[in-house]
Amino acid sequence: MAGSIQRLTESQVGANVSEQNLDQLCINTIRTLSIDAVQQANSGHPGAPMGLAPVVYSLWQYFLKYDPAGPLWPNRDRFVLSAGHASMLLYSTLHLAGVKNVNKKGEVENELSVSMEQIKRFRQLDSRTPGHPESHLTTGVETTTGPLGQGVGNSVGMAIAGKFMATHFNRENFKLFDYRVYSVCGDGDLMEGVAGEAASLAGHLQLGNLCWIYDNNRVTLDGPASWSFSEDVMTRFVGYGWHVTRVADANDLLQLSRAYKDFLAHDDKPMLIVVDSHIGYGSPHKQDSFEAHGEPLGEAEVKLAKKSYGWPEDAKFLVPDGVYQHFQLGIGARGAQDHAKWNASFAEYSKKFPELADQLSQMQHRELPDGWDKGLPSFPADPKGMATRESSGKVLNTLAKNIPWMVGGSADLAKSNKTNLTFEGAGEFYPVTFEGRNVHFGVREHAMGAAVNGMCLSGLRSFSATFFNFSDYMRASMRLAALMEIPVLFIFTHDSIGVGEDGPTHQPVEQLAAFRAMPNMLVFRPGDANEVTETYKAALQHPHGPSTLVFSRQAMPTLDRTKYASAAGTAKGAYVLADADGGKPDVILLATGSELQWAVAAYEKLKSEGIKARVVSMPCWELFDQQDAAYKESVLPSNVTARVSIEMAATLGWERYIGLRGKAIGMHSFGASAPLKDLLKKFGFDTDAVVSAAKALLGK
Ligand SMILES: Cc1ncc(C[n+]2csc(CCOP(=O)(O)OP(=O)(O)O)c2C)c(N)n1
Ligand SMILES: [Mg+2]
Repeated sequence: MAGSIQRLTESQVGANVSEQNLDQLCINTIRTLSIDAVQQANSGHPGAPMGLAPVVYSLWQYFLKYDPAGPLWPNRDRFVLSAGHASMLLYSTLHLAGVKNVNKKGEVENELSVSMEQIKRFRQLDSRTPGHPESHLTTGVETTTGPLGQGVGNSVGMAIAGKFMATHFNRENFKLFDYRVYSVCGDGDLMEGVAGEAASLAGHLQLGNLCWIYDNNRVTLDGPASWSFSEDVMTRFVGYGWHVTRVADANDLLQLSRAYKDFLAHDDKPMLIVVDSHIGYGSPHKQDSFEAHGEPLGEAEVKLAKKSYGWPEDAKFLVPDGVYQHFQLGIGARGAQDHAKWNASFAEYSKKFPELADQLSQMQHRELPDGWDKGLPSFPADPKGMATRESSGKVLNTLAKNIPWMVGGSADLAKSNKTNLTFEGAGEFYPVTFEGRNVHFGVREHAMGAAVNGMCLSGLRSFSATFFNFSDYMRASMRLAALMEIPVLFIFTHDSIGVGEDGPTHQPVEQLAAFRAMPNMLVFRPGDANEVTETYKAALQHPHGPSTLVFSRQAMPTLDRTKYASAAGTAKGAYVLADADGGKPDVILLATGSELQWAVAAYEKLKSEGIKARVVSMPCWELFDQQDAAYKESVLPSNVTARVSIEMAATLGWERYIGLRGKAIGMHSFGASAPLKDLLKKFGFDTDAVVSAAKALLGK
């Protein structure tokens, strides 16, 4: 090992423990803390922490570039526990390494992120030690994991961000960024499709700063891994273009250190370290069995396991003398030194490159640069108008030009999504050069979702893009972005049956309703080009959650804003676009997206017949729901119960705004393959549909 192996000369905890060298003592402390926390919670996963303790210990103690007293250091190595069920492995390590808490203002506090009290409160309400690691709750948890495969997917995004940051910020004599990303994953992670996509992308991009550590313990939840998993993982990763090495014994610290050194010696490809380990190591009756995976060992077995470690059998939550100090002398001292060196270099850098230094600070605080909205397009009225994907492309390009750390791309549909960044200097994020801002995710929607989360967690304002229908392939990652409270932009085009000839396989129906049901996700479906500009402004200024931006393939009119209300109302989620004289309508017409044009046309027709209508444009339900009662009442007065909504999607949820008396015009089946005009006829979307629904409600 890189560190010295010492013996305790003194100990208060019994002869066996005192005879262990400090490395072993630390490893067994990780094991026993994990065992005790799971036992006390009477719930959790002891097996993986018992097997992997030496793997994670040796990485943190001897290799990870990480300052426990400065957990937000931008150039820290990232450690991602993709096998989120092994959360106690991470919590024990954060505790022993002395990782400090960072408060909501981003200030490092004197208290530990994971105190002993928090370990004792594992899986309890309001603890920082939830069942699976949650990054917005616990400092040192780099990303939220639990749904298998997501963590390794995030790690690819973090590695992309690391490479981007290096090319963007590094200058001669200033290597501001050279961090590495490590991810511990299990059989379950590597069986998941998202991990395969992510590994393929990482291999293609030659992300030499990425290392996955595979816990090859031959056991999964149901039983032996051989029941369901028999491929040659090493050969598979060689095929992806990774370096692959193997550690035949997870308890062999020398072999582990050789593998880590091997990784550090290469920068040309990502690396997979396969570690043969024993789930539930040390438990005489449960080691190597699925029984060690996901339930407490039981009091009797806990004692036997402790005995096998040479641990006092009755001691609980024991941290023997010398353990904290050993971590402090290892990762603590090394991290402090590396961090201080970096800070000194950054101080110099800030003098030489003040603008870049400012950028970095803004990224860290999720702030936008001055002038971020400079030159955003305002679109003149135009009855033919344009598709919102078109206006989106223009707005996105303006924003990305103004915000140098806006980076993203599409899953091989950039030309259709109109998400290519085409301004001068935008560039391509290709292997080896890692220069540009257009990332080519390939046809890997799920890995793209996980990667943009990892990029955002690393400070980038990241975006992804594909057809809205394929959001189904990304949903798990989008859900985690919402849970993590990170501001990723998930851009989708081809938003409805408006797709036309490609047919029902490509026509989303239920996706809008599903994302609107997702907590902390803003879903925007703007109704013309100017609402698109306002949509991006609202999404960019929302730092604590992701936005789903839903744009059309087909053109829609650009409304005359001198005649109708300003699109700035988008910021409130819904607004009165056109009103009855005197502001006292008899019927309210609500719409989003391309259907807004029919609500407006119906309004004009009703008006010409002397019927008092109001049009409410509703591009973002969630923002409207956040408004105060008075605003909501002003838009949707409760005494007007005749209400019609029109949206080319499942109607689920509209009853919240139109009430039980209202009429929701929407989709009640899958779409069909045909020219758009035939689809509109078949499914009943036009001005007349709105007019007759309004009249029917008014008894006219
Ligand atoms: C997407 C997803 N599917 C299923 C699960 C439930 N689950 C948690 S761990 C696990 C299997 C774990 O096997 P492995 O990764 O080998 O972990 P080990 O038992 O070796 O710790 C399963 C099915 C999950 N967390 N995420
Ligand atoms: Mg396993």
